[in-house]
Amino acid sequence: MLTNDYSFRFSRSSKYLNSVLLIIPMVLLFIGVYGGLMQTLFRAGMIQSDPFVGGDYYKGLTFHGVLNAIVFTTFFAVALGNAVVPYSLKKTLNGKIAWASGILMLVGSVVAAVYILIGEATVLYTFYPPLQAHPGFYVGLTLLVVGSWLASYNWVPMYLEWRKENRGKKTPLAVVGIFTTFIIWFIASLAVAVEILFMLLPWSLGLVDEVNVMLARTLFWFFGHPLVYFWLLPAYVMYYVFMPKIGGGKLYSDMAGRLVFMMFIVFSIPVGTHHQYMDPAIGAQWKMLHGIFTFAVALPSLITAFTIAASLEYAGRRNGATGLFGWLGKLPYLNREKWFFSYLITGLFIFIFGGIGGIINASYQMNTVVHNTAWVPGHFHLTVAGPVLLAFLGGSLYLIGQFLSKEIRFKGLAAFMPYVYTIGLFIMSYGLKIGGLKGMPRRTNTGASYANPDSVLFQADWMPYINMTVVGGVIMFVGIVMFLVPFFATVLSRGSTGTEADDGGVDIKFPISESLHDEEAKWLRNFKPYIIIAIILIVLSYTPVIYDVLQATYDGSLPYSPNSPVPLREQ
Ligand code: HAS
Repeated sequence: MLTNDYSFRFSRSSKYLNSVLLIIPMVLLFIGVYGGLMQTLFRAGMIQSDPFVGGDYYKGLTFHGVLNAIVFTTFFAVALGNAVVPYSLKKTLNGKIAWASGILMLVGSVVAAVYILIGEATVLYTFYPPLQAHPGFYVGLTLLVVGSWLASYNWVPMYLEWRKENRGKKTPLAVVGIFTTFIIWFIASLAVAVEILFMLLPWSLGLVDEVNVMLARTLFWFFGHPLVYFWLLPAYVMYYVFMPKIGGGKLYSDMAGRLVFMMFIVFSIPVGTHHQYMDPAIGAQWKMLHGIFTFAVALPSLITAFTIAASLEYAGRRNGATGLFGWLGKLPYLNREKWFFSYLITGLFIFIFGGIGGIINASYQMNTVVHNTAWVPGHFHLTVAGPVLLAFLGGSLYLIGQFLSKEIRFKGLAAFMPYVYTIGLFIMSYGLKIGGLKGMPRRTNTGASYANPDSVLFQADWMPYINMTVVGGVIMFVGIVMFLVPFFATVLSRGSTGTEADDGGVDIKFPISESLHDEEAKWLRNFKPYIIIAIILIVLSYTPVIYDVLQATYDGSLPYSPNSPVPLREQ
């Protein structure tokens, strides 16, 4: 049902590697999601101790953020690239490099997770100093990133070979999307590599006593904002390439898709200072410049909103709709066979609200109201834990069925789950956002203080919102469990769809959409000009910021833990 006209043979080695890249992060995701549930219960003061993290709220929060936002997303992006690039180019993946990258990512993730679990890396997912982690945590994260670089390096020779053989042909849109994702990832992660290798690692090894907190934060956000597009763009690949076909239609404009991806290359990096509007040391004019670029980076998403809506309208009309809005009622919202559609449509709907929240954050004056309040996790759950997570879950289920040659089990449940999760997500995010507007802080164990009626800090007017986060969080957790049932039932099921080859390989199909308007746009054919413009904008926007930060007269900082007001070395 969800297939295109052609299938492509993946080798046995590719099949197993990609299955591992999908299954292991799913287990880690579950542990991370459990951590998320504990967050809401802790914050509401409903539990005092989670045995898994020894009652340490900040350790639980680090575990939740790192596993869900960094590990799960990176694994899925690589697995999707490993599947979509060879499929679209009809080229075979170099198995040795692919396995080397997978092993690096796995080892790195496990090492980082172990240090978090033993309490040696309670630094939250942003790991900015003065919170200090064990060197092993930084090494683990480095391996994860290097492994993902290696995976993308593996696709380049296939692409170059394809271009030689297909002169004058447009690169398949899915490949443009995946390459865009990894170009952004590569440029952005150079900054965090500098931060880790030259600042955090020597500092945590005790080779230097103090660290420049402002410089580390700046390097982190150079990486941190494009990181959100590294999460978002694999979802965009699925919206542009798979969704119109699954919905029964075509992509409205192929050119719009290409333009969107190129705009992300240009604008997704010179914006990081919008996370530092409230930080000292950086001049207001440079914050404004990053603010302007932030509004520019919202444009490709606005183009996406119109392009995908037009594609869905076309699908609805093809499915028999009449009238101005009749098409809205003719989409396969709850169709067992088209279960993948549920993940994509719910995510898009959520992103309307996540995107509006992002534009609010980007406005300096409004940022002064919401910064460091619960509003911000409200925003990012409507983005990374909404459209991104749902598209990645749907994509994981689709891919695992294809790689293991298994019919998806419990399709009805799989199609229904995104709606349950979405309801929970809206309730939780509403609680976080309105609580945030009332001053409720983020990253604070409210349960131990503000939500505890015995505490002098008790804040009665936050209670309804804290309680909403609990209700929403529980529903989201139920939603994830509802997803894991079809996922693991499919993995463990017997039988085969008959796509296995005699040599142990497997024939894979993707629902690749045709385009309604297949415009020719030669200026969108090559990544190079866009990478060059991106580099120019990065230099223009970051040189003054780094200069300001280096000129600032602050002393470096000793290492701290979030659980103690005393520097670690004085304990
Ligand atoms: Fe953000 C903070 C600004 C998008 C994630 N963001 C965060 C943090 C995270 C995050 C994790 O300017 C917290 C970091 C931390 O820990 O401190 N964000 C933006 C802007 C956008 C944006 C302008 N963010 C994202 C995405 C994320 C993400 C995407 C993850 C994947 N964000 C900020 C700012 C902050 C921030 C400030 C700092 C706050 C502070 O003070 O700390 C834009 O890219 C958003 C553009 C999106 C749109 C929406 C388009 C809508 C679409 C749906 C169409 C629907 C259809 C369906 C077609 C304009 C595409 C129709 C429906 C039917 C039923 C038919």
